[in-house]
Amino acid sequence: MSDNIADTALAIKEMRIRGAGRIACAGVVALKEFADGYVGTGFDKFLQDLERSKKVLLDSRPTAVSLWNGLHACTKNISKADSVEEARQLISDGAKNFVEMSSKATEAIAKIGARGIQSGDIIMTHCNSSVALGVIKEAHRQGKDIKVYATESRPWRQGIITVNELADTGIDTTLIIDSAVRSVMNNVDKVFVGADTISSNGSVINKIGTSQLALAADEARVKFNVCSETYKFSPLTMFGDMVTIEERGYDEVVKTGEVNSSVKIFNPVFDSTPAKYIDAIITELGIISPGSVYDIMVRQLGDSIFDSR
Ligand code: RUB
Repeated sequence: MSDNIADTALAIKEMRIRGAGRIACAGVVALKEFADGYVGTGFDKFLQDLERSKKVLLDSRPTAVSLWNGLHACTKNISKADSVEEARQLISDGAKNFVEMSSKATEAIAKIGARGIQSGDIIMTHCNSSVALGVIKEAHRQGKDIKVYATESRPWRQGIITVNELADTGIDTTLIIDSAVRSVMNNVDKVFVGADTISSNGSVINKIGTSQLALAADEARVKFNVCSETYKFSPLTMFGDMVTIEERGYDEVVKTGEVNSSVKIFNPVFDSTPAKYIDAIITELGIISPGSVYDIMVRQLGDSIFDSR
């Protein structure tokens, strides 16, 4: 396996590269670099090494389907290649297209989502989603007077990145601890969060605690918006596959020796928010209801739907 695949997988595992969109782009760039730097000439061996490399990348963080979709987009036409050189070109073109598409989708979502924010709105966000923050920052850029509550998002505290990013752009920003969500929700107008994966039934898998925001928003009659590129839609879920919820180590929650050794630590890092708690999914194609996810997947995948298996 090439160094860049191992290095990228490690950076993703260790959260130096994080957020579903960035993980996907880093993965496809690593695959392109693997193909560009491949020194062997045997095509069969190349294909085996390619599959191994994809698996190493995919195993680095199992929940975000963005990575799976990105790698699939780069390699789906590989059966048309007859040589390492042809395969290299296909992967390179696929990676370039994917990264460009990802960046354009984020920009489009920012513009579409910002239309739903009015001056005076109080917004809540969770964790650190570049797409959700793109929407909030765009509304601010358009001169809308908004306030944002951002959750701390234990245990990694990505909320610290979020509040600094928002405050740096001049947005009135308040950090809250995760357990303050329900009481603060009464002062909020709209929630905007990102997504790691969206299932064909419209449920959204995102940072642990997202479903808690959704429940609190439902109770307080606050609109719950998910900001997501359509490459975070999981075709695998159309066939009944469950989304793997990553569990991480105890040392992210407590320090060694801090609790009695008989205490078990359970640290799931994503959760699933059922479609019924989601008012809108803001995509680069427009604002859709969770119930439309299946149709969009079918439309986008077309005849290749069964290749995704
Ligand atoms: C980040 C997280 C984000 C999504 C979407 O979790 O849950 O909401 O990944 O991010 P982690 P983006 O920090 O564990 O990766 O909108 O940037 O793709």
